[in-house]
Amino acid sequence: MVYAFGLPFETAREEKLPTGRRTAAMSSPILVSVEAGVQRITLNRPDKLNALNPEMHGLLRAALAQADSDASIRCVLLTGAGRGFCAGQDLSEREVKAGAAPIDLSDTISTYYNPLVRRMRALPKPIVCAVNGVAAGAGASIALACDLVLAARSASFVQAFAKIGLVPDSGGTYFLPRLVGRARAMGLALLGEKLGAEDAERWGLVWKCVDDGALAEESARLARALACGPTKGYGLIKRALDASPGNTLDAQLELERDLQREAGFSEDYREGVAAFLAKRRPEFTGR
Ligand code: T3D
Repeated sequence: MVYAFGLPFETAREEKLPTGRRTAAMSSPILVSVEAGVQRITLNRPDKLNALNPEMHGLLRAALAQADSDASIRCVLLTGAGRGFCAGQDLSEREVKAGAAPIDLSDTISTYYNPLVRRMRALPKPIVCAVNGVAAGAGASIALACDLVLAARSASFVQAFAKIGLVPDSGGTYFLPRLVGRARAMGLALLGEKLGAEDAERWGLVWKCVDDGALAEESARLARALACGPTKGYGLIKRALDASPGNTLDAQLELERDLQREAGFSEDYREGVAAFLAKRRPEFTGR
């Protein structure tokens, strides 16, 4: 059921509209729906390849806050409408008129992009990204900030920043070298060339490249499966892997011990062991 219509998330939720009024939802730049434990977020400005503006940032933030606080949501699925995933910042808002003072980009980075990436990484639930088309600039970084990235075979990743004199942001300079190594990260960042989905998979930038026609179903299936999993444990796995790059082995071993302690107290761990011993499928509640 779609329940965000370009309204602040909480408001939209109170004003659930019947399915017959889906047209209203189609005009919102962010569509949000929840089904079977999966919150689907669709970037929805297809004529601009889903380039981001403040309204979209506000709606995205509200959706992720809801994903965090609503225990019935156990996985997020992020995708784009139309032929693009996201072309990063809407550049039509960045033209500097002759004689006007330049925009201080650190303001929008601090207000929108950094909080968005931080929230995605801190969300204690998995985020699946279905990259349906080109992911450029901050759009590419946002895809890489997700936990499992599926890309349609025709999709591509573009570090478009250098083409307009900027620096990869939204975590781009963090994710890229860690995923593909410095040499490839530098090539992508300096040259701004399109990297196709098959190469992105081969380089380790994404989890899987799938046929265009299979992306929607495969990503939905993956998200549904994760939504039936041990959510608490998944959140702890995210914490462990995200802490790893900055940690020594000793520090990471200690962190693993602490997180395992937490995991060991979860209901899902008890259920997982019981199901294994009884040779049945586990029924995880996410707790
Ligand atoms: O500013 C801050 O707050 C700092 C933060 C910055 C974060 C950033 O993301 S900076 C990087 C911004 N993004 C870009 O530089 C990417 C710009 N777009 C492109 O390079 C290309 O559009 C693509 C490589 C993504 C796709 O190329 P292609 O040939 O498939 O499509 P196209 O024809 O270029 O674009 C289709 C339409 O989308 C077109 O509109 P039109 O002519 O049909 O009316 C194009 O203008 C529009 N579009 C694409 N990207 C953006 C955009 N409109 C506004 N902003 C965009 N980023």
